[in-house]
Amino acid sequence: MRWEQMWLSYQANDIESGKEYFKQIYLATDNIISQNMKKELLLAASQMWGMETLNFVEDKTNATLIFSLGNNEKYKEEGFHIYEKSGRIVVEGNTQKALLYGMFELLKDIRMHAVLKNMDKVSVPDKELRMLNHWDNFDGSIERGYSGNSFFFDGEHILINERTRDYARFLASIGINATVINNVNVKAQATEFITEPYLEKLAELQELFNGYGIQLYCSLNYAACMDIGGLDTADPFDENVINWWKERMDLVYRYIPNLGGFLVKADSEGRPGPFTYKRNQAEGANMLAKAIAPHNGTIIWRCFVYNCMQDWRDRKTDRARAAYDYFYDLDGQFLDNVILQIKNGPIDFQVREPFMPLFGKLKHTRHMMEVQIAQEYTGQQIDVCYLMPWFFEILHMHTYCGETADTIGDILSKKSCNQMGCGIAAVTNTGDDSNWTGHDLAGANFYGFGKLAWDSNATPQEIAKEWIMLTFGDKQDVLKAFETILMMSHPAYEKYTAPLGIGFMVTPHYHYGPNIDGYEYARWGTYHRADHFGIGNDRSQEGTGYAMLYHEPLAKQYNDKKKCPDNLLLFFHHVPYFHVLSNGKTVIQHIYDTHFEGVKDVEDMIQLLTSVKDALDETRYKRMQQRFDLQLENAKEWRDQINSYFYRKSAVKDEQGRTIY
Ligand code: GCV
Repeated sequence: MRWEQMWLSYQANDIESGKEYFKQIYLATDNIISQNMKKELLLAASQMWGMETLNFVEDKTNATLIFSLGNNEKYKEEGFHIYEKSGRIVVEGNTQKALLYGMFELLKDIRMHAVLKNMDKVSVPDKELRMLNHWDNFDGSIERGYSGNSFFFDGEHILINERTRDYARFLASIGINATVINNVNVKAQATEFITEPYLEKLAELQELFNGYGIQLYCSLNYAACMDIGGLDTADPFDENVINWWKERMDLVYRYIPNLGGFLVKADSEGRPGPFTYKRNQAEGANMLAKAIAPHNGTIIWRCFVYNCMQDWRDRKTDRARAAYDYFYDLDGQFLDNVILQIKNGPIDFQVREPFMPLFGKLKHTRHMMEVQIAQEYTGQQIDVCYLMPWFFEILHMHTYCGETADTIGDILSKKSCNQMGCGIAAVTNTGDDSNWTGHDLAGANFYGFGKLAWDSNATPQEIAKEWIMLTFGDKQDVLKAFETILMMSHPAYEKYTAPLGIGFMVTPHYHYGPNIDGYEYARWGTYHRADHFGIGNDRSQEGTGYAMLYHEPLAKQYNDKKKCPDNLLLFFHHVPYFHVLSNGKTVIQHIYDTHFEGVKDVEDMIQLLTSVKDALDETRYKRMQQRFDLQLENAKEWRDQINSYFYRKSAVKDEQGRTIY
């Protein structure tokens, strides 16, 4: 099966201008990246203008397109400058990787019909580490994967082929510079990743990635020293454990000298970790960090640590507090080559959550943010849900950490909280489906993540436009229809699923579709606490105290049900159904209204898709249409189950007398 090219299909639209600059190309250096650049330029030129060869020249005097290595502090390691002057385009950067990014930017501009004459743009990424996390299992399945199987693994083999190369091209084209290829839940055979039979293949993969400026990372099993090392402990203070990891890292780096390092999920959802030995998270992370330090490797340590064996009757224990409670006191104790990876919210990638209060509180620890473009809780790539407006909002949230630059984006781009080299990671939404992402419109999340990772100020709407044009061509009606669909999709999803920030009313385990009490009496710590009188979690000072973990004025605002933003009200407070929101509606009426509206929004999206049917190719249209049918069913199911549930619980009628079952 041949796979598609997503936004890198150079045939998506007719390109007139730009060809004149491809007459003579100066790309002086000869290395693995420049060779790939030559290939890409030829591919683009042949597909856009039917050019069969390109003229790469040794002397730049008459060159019309010049890639030039320089030494300009402003561009740092990865930034570039593109300008046009007197009929020639110059792409400048300090490294070959920067030139690669500049090349992709130029090709994008050409395809977007940008005016090239006198163009002059400088672009420098604001975050250093821009990473994907794959939850791909060694057997080829993908945890929370909604677009087929893994293209990295099959039956416990590592795959490297032309598809892997295309993957690397996609990443480079949107500025992603690191990737973790295996699931954070490292079990069974996957533990053996760090043994000789696999290291050779991983080295080959790193070699391929080198050509696209991508650093390879792997997830590891904290108890590997027991599972494959034969030790009877994984205590980070034990000499044998320390030595085992040192030797293991030496071996790994002998094969893959520029491996980025490892991502670790410890003491979480059944995975082993330092807690077993009464050691804290810093003690566990630092042991690995010391072992990897001689190789300049990094340990990315996840903060998704919580008690998943909670008693639902217990109203004091609060999963939302867990990461803060485990990590806040350890601020300053992690070694410099540890980066804490923190989910954007305190629960788990819900459609709406407050930001994790560790942001703005950790002042002496490197940390990065983890988001999820695999749509585990946001429609599973059956429902369209463009996440960039949500991520943009998160990146611009103020932490009130006491510094001028105090947004989450500021922290991730080293402007505050003493950050050195941090960034952002996304649990990715890719698989081996021919279109890579299952839903054709889910490609916008893959593309958009790269763009926001590069620049927190890239606007979701502009990103959407760009992506649509590169993927579907430049027909105005398609552009308009898809832009509208994408921009309305996250609010629509929020409307027809769990209301007012309550989250988690999903079918247990699968996390698609409604099951309001599915997790209510379970051990996972995700409750809505609805009864006959009201709904919501009391996380105020009188409740679990979670609201007070934020800096002021946020703590006060979240703590007070009159000041708490409506869309987070039920996350922070237990309120009666008659509580009046800032829009003047009662909570119960808001629930009814938004759920009816959400379904209507999906119907509108379907109409928009149908309106551009003739302008789309049949394969993609059909794929989308089928998914939209399922989305509509899903939205109706959510609407009817939620509305019926709360009608029966509250016995309050809908003011508009609509059908509630
Ligand atoms: C990889 C959620 C998901 C799990 C995932 C976990 C994590 O709980 O449902 O599938 O495990 O998050 O982020 O580690």
